[in-house]
Amino acid sequence: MTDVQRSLVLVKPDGVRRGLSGEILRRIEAKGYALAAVELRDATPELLAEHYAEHEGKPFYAPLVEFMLSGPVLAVVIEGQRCIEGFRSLAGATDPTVAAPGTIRGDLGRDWGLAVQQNLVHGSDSEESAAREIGIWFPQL
Ligand code: IDP
Repeated sequence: MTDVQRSLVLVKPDGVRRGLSGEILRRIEAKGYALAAVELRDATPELLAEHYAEHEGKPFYAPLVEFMLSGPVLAVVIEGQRCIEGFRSLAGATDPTVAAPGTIRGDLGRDWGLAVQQNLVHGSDSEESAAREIGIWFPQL
């Protein structure tokens, strides 16, 4: 039996702005994952520097941080067996134009001609990232 995992999910500012938070939470719950924490938050430059440390120096880093500061994000901790890869599968490919239909990004996202892929959601990509990211967004957990 696989151990229960936790993953950090963010509904990014485009998702909150477009009123898709409920739809995204619905898909997470419909898949069978539990919500362990949900909080509407304003990110800060410090928090994003930690969260996106691996992307520092890349051409899209500054616009990515600017985008993530453009409005509130819904920070969510989900829980369930293999929920890290499970949520990545629900989210779909990074580029929403080609993300598979049936996924959050594929069904609800598109290219808006902006510097950053506004792709609605973030999901941790490994157990190590999940522990690190949950510690950044929910240090009390
Ligand atoms: P992921 O969110 O699918 O895990 P990452 O490679 O971790 O993708 O990238 C983090 C975020 O940075 C993406 O979700 C997207 O918003 C943005 N991003 C990634 N690659 C590009 C790019 O090549 N151009 C513009 N934005 C990008």
